[in-house]
Amino acid sequence: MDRKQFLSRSLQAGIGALVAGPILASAASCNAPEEPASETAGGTTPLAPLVLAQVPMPYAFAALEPSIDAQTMEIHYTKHHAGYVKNANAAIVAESINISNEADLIANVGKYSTGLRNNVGGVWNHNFFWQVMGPGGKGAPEGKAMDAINAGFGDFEKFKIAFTEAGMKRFGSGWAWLVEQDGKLAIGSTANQDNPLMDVSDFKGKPLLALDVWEHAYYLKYQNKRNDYLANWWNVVNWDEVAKRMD
Ligand code: MN3
Repeated sequence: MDRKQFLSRSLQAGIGALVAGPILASAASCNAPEEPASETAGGTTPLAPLVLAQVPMPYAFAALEPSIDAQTMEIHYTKHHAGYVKNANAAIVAESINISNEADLIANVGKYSTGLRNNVGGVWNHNFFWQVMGPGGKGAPEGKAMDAINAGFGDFEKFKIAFTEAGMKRFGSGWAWLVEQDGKLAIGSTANQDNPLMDVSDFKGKPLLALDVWEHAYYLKYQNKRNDYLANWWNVVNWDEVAKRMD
């Protein structure tokens, strides 16, 4: 990492920490302006707008080479993901959304505009995606996580085939997911930036692993060969992070 990149990433990390928690921040929690007494006397005081944030990238953009190239990672994080954050926060203000946390917003996103749904999903999904990948992937889960996958899908190879199929069959842009549904593991996919925590999603559950199959996630290196991207992506899955998300 060169000095400029280091400074840039340090700045991003600093901003994330300053705004508040690791994934999102409510402006209400840190710097809400004091309301004049004349406005609060009437009863309901609007919350300060919810402010969503990017998690600091947990590794260098080049750390997932050769499975995912550094340029793709940099554009994905600094342009696509950053764009979802900017647009989501603008939509939260424009639509006067009076919700104090990201989880409640995701769970009720069907009440708001399609633009807000897409951008809030884009924020959440990428924050999750960066964290379930990493350099030095072990290639397979261990211990309880492997036991759960064997119990759910027969064996790890069958799981990989089913997950890959979910990613390949998602027409156009979207995500493949491993989730927990009522104590059982399940594989599915969502369109666009929907995710299994959204009220509007036709595939629901607690996310354990996610794969971005939008062309922006792989096209620079793999062009139309989504299957090659999926095959190499297994090398950068951080199974320790997946295991943490299992009960
Ligand atoms: Mn993406």
